[in-house]
Amino acid sequence: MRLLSSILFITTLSTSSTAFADLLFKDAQARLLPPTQSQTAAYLEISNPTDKAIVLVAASSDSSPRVEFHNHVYENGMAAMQRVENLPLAAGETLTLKPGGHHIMLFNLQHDWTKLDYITLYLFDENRKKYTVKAKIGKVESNTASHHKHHHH
Ligand SMILES: [Cu+2]
Repeated sequence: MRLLSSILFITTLSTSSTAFADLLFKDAQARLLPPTQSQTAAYLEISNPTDKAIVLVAASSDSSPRVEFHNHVYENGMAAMQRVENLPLAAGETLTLKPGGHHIMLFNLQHDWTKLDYITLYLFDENRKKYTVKAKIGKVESNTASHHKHHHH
């Protein structure tokens, strides 16, 4: 009976999270670096169009055994990367992961990762709902304080 009850529990959980929790992802990209680099950062825009807060609590990837959420903190005028445990999204909130701010850090990437077109990211919320995001590998514009980003359409 123990197995049956856990199956029922999982079924109930996934049904409710599918119905009520749906994040949207836009412009996912991973920074292309020289092939000798085994780590990189990924950036994207995450929107929560629902009326409930959703917290992303974990990330993984087929291309990397270690994926973390990071942010930049400023201490004595110096920017340093810091791991954050989760990415909370309030109801209706859009969070932009970008250079100099929040990002997704991938460590120990597979050796030929720079030849890929995409890195597939899996993001998990607190209800264990899994979101699959394909981050296009390419050059990412640096975003320093003196540089304003312009969009050309
Ligand atoms: Cu980082």
